[in-house]
Amino acid sequence: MSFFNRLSQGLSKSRNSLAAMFPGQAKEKLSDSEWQDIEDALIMADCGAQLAMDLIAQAKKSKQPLKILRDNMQQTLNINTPIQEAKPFVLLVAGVNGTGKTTTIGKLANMYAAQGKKVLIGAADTFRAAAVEQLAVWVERAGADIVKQAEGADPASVAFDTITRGIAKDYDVIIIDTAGRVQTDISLMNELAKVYRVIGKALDGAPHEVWHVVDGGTGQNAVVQVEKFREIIHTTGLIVTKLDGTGKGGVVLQLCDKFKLPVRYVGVGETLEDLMPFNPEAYIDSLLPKTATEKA
Ligand SMILES: Nc1nc2c(ncn2[C@@H]2O[C@H](COP(=O)(O)OP(=O)(O)O)[C@@H](O)[C@H]2O)c(=O)[nH]1
Ligand SMILES: [Mg+2]
Repeated sequence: MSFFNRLSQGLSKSRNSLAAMFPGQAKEKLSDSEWQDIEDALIMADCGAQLAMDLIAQAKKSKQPLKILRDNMQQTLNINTPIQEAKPFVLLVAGVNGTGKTTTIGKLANMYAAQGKKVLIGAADTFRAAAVEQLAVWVERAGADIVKQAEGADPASVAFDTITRGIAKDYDVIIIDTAGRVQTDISLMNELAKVYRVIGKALDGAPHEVWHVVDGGTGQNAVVQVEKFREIIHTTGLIVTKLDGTGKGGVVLQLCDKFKLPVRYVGVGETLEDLMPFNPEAYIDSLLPKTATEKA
């Protein structure tokens, strides 16, 4: 199955519930109750009440309201901040537990390696030996290298070692994996802040990118997660995973709207190849029912 099909299938739950509440065809003018249904549908898909209202207020003013709604949704996702270039390029990956950080790092390592880049991964999730082993398996499959220390080691120390080694051995890309943590755990958030600081000490200007991995099925809580992590590690981009599952796709719109952070990649499965660059148009096409945007 192609990426697009997997995304489209993953978002089909959202799309079908949207379809039930969208008018069956595009019209020039919709009734108040039709608008109300659309607003409810967007909120149920996790777009957030404020964004749903804003999108509808704008669409209502237009002669092709559903087309404008669609275009503005796509525009919300269209955040073109370029990825900083550097050698070594240092990427820090963070997020709550189980969102897919380690899997995504495996996929990214695979992608960069396929581009002919020399990739080094730092196993700074030192909580469980199993976490390091899981990462090591991905890294090996991807044809990259890993820096690890003993279970329980200071994650900042692992990050520092990784970068020092990456510079010494002429790596192109360095990715630091971190343990999952909830944003309300102050000591773990302080630990993450230290990892961030130490990366900057190991290499001026690093990390060049900080990607927050969000599980696409998280819903509304993703907003709080992104907000809190951003305060600590100055997030530069988002990765949204598990969009092949039962993701309520609207949350991505809300995150982009609220934080103006680009979605860098999306995860659509559990294998190394299941990572795709984010494409706002494909995303909206997967999320919205076809009838929503057909010409009247
Ligand atoms: N279906 C699906 N599962 C994923 C995706 N990304 C990660 N997973 C699964 O989510 C679970 C947690 O992933 P992991 O990388 O260990 O999360 P971490 O705790 O953030 O490092 C694993 O079972 C992964 O296979 C994805 O894009 N799609
Ligand atoms: Mg992990």
